[in-house]
Amino acid sequence: MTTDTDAKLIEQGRLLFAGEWTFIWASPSIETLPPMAGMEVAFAGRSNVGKSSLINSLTGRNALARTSHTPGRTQELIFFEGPDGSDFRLVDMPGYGYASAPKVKIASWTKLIYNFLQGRASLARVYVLIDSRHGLKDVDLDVLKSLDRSAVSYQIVLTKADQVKKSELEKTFEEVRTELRTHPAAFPDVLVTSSRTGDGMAELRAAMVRLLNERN
Ligand SMILES: Nc1nc2c(ncn2[C@@H]2O[C@H](COP(=O)(O)OP(=O)(O)OP(=O)(O)O)[C@@H](O)[C@H]2O)c(=O)[nH]1
Ligand SMILES: [Mg+2]
Repeated sequence: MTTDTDAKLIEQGRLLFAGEWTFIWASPSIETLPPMAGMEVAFAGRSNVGKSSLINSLTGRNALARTSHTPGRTQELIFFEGPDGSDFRLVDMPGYGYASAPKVKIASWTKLIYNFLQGRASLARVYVLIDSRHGLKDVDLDVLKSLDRSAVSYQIVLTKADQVKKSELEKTFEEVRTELRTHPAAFPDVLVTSSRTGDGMAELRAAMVRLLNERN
């Protein structure tokens, strides 16, 4: 890809996300999903990894998605729709691997996440978020394997890059890249982001625009 194309995608991404994003739907269960329409991308990851914050940072809205410093904030599948005519939705998901939630809740969230990720034709990509401070954990690997098995295209996004030293960030980045070589459904490139500083947002927006262009 040429630098010209990169610059164009970055600009298209900026424009798309500068438009009006709105909350449209919340699903506590797989039976209550909105009808499939347009293109969807979902944000998955362990509890507290920064999924909702990332959506806010992408859309430039402080409180579009609800965030919290305690894990377990997002408990439903939350759908946000892009500006008129974009036919594009972002899906905020409950976190997985939140050990201190009641067992029945964990089971129902996990089922909801897995069912959604595996059975949604309008879902073009899953961004699997990994905390830069912690790297890949066993629960993450389970999710990646399941996405591989069901051939759901996904990309890893490192979050909270502002919280680690550059050397640590590079180490985690390389570890993740190495692991991804054995995952057939994974996009080989890893995005590095910080919702706090805005780092990596332009690239992530551009990646979504590229997907939209490919689909249309
Ligand atoms: N320093 C820093 N903190 C962040 C960043 N992104 C998120 N956080 C913080 O991490 C905490 C969790 O963020 P959320 O966005 O609610 O995380 P989540 O993944 O949606 O969590 P659940 O909905 O509970 O699964 C909040 O206190 C955020 O302020 C980041 O890029 N940098
Ligand atoms: Mg959340």
